Amino acid sequence: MKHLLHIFILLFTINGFSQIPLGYYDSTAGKTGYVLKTALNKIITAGHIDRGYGNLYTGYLTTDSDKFYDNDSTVLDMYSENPAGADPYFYNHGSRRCGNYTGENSCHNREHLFPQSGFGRGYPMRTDIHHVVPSDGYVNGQRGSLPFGEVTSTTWTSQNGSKKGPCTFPGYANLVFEPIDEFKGDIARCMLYFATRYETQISSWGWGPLNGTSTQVYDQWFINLLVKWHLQDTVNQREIVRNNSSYTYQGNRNPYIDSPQWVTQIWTSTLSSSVEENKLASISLFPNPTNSNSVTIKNEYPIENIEVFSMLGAKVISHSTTDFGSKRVLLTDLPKGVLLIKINSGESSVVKKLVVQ
Ligand SMILES: [Ca+2]
Ligand SMILES: [Ca+2]
Ligand SMILES: [Ca+2]
Repeated sequence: MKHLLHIFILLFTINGFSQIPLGYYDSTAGKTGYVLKTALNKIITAGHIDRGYGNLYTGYLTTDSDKFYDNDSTVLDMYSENPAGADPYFYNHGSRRCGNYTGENSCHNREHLFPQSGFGRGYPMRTDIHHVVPSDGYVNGQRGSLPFGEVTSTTWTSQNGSKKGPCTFPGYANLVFEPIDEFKGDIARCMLYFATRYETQISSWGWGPLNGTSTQVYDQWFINLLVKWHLQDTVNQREIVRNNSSYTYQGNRNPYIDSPQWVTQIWTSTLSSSVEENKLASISLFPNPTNSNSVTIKNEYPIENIEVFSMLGAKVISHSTTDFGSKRVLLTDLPKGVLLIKINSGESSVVKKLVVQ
């Protein structure tokens, strides 16, 4: 009997503290879009136990130990880990907690990937291990409450290459923080977890990239960024282990690590429509009116097809650009009168009125 018990304990330990429990996601069947997100909200809210703020450091023993890169069981800190070799510095669990810092490698503390100020330091958001991760205190301070983004010219760079600077990702130009490529998907999935777990409250919270809705949750540029990072840096073993350990610790899971395709099933419909709309946002026709029977059409994205109609709806000209890189098209030999110019780019089209004198 004692032997059996030992075997049982052994099996339990090896098999994991917890894979996805049987039936955990059953209620998502057949759902997509924001309906799916709401189903996930209910699932991951149900079992969530607030383990308190101090206990996070205990949680990190299993959620954020480096058994993947240096395999030395030190704190896995996304802001100082060098995935390709030795780290610039490292922290042992339980030692050198902040405290004051004068630079990197002074001490480590708890980084809220979704900033605490955004939800008024409320609970259980403040203690939620799915988005509160260990990090170097100084880098944590450098990031502050900045949104994540992509940076070309840096105002500051951490020793592992995390960057700060004006955002160059389309749709946002203010100061942002860019983690290293290895952790972009990890962080994106944490942010999307947060948007899902707190969807019933988040529309009233205040942080830069929030758009005030409980459906899309974040501004379009930020969704575009997170989806991009999610697709380019896919789920790996370290995230699966982190998710399983977090489940053991606080009783709920990050669904986007368990089923990565849910990210696009929920947010991509909004992504594609918006990108398409944006493709014709900067279209311009000039001169208008024109007195030379010609007009130049200019766009930020390639123009694929142009159709010209009379006011009565008769098609006057159909012009397909042979050069798909063409962002500038000259239409000639236009008849006099008021014309409707239909411009197509990708899935979307726009109609402009042109006066030919
Ligand atoms: Ca390491
Ligand atoms: Ca390393
Ligand atoms: Ca990763």
